[in-house]
Amino acid sequence: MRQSMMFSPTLREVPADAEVKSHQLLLRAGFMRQNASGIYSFLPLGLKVLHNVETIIREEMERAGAMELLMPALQPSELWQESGRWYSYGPELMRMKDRHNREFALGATHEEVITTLVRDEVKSYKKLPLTLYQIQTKFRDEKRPRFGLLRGREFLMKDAYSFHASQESLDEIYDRLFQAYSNIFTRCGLNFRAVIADSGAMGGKDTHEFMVLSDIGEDTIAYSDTSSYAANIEMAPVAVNYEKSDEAAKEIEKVSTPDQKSIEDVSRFLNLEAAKCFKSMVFKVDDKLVMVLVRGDHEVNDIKVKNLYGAAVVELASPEEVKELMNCTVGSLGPIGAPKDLEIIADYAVEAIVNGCCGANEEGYHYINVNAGRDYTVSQFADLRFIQEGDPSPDGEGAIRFAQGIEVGHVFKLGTRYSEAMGAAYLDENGKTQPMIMGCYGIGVSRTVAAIAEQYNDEGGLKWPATVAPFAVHVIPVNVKTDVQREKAEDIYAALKKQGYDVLLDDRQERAGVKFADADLFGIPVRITVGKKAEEGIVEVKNRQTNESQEMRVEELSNYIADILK
Ligand code: 9G3
Repeated sequence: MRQSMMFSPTLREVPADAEVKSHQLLLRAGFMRQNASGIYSFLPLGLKVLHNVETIIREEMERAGAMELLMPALQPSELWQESGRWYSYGPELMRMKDRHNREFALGATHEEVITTLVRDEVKSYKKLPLTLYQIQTKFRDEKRPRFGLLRGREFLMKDAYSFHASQESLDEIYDRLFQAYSNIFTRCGLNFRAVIADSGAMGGKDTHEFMVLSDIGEDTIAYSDTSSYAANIEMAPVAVNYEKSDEAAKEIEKVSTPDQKSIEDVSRFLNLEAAKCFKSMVFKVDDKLVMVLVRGDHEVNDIKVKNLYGAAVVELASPEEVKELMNCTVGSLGPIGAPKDLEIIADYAVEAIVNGCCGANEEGYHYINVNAGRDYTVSQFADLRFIQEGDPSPDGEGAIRFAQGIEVGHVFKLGTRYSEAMGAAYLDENGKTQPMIMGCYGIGVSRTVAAIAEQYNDEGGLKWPATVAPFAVHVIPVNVKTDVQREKAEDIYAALKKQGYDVLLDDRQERAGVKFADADLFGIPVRITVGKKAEEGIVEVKNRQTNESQEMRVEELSNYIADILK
């Protein structure tokens, strides 16, 4: 490719609203441009990287025995009504009407479409297992698109779906695709971890997320400092046995705590450690109000509350709802004197508190010497808190540490949630009708491009791994007005292309500084600079990953390049 003909508008300055490196550099290097919030065009260089990631995905999906198809983005609302999701998804699901006023969803995912397709075409166990995938544009009307391709409203996803006649068959394909994902992210050069995850609204039990470690990652990973245990903090179970202190229960007392708002204030004011105090919070679980108690130095994990009730939505009750229910502000809440019909659940840690302290449901007052069972009743103790750094790892080995991650993949064992909803059944070997057992597997393809850019950059620009780089070699004649430099560069360009490399030749009439600045932004793995020593047959070669340069005879180029690109 000749750069004089390539469309790659580079920027000198950092775009104002781009907060993270990958977003800034993909814009500055002319790899993409924003059309609207969360909506991007891939320019030629960005599209080449996207295609290279897709190629890796296709190779690994084929190797895992999956077949590619392509489903429509326009999905009749009837399908989502059958699965019940037409009403359970809110503004995030983009909807439209056609000219006949029929309603459609713009595909956010394709469980409904694929399940009806397989339902209509597969009737016998002999046709199972079946694993199908697509690489296709998805639409999700994110409330706050951010970080460029990392959280867009129109993005490219590889979504796969598997159909089985037995749990063993699902387990086998799940493991095979799990391995395929590891291969994909390894080949993309990413530093990732597969973490145990929460299946959320998808149901099913086993699910893993593939997280790229990154300080700007939105997800928090709880991992063991000695074993391979790693889980999304949303679901990481807390494996702590709380020792109930043997101090005698004292007489409960209501004490004045004027202007003491937080647990820290109260524990300092009463000279009690935070672990003796407990927090009371009221949540709306679907449409029921529930009071949740956790120890003062812990935080309520709302996902665990949601999973305890199998609820669709769990959110904090509003101050108004709290006022109406308890006749006090959220800062003074406590279980003592709560309405009899208010369900109270508590984290296991609260059960071990002897002579604790809690809000008195009255501004400026707290109770001390509070003991569960005697002073208030809890309908259920459960693991309801977020795991914390230093907690023992749930696998019993080592202690928990946190890391931030970017979710680039998510695999689920779905079970029969969709096949039952959509009537996808097969006749088993005894002629009995059974619902198909399903798995589903997603990769954020455009998000993966951004994750790679996030991991591979320096002050000069992007530094693509050879496996996904838009070109393998960048040939730059320093001054195209000097015949020997221009001709030598053209020879090298032709020779490398003949050897099968994808080569970019900077044949522009630009100052050297401009050429090198653009080359640093593009991040092509090998750069060959043809300068003054061209007439001696000597060029300068630079490894963009390490930024090491060296002079070399033209004849030695192919060995050097082969070595860097392997
Ligand atoms: C929606 C909207 C957003 C969504 C979904 C549906 C996430 C939704 C979960 C999945 C599950 C798997 C197949 C590939 C792998 C992931 N956000 N999910 O179902 F309507 Cl607006 O997408 N789908």
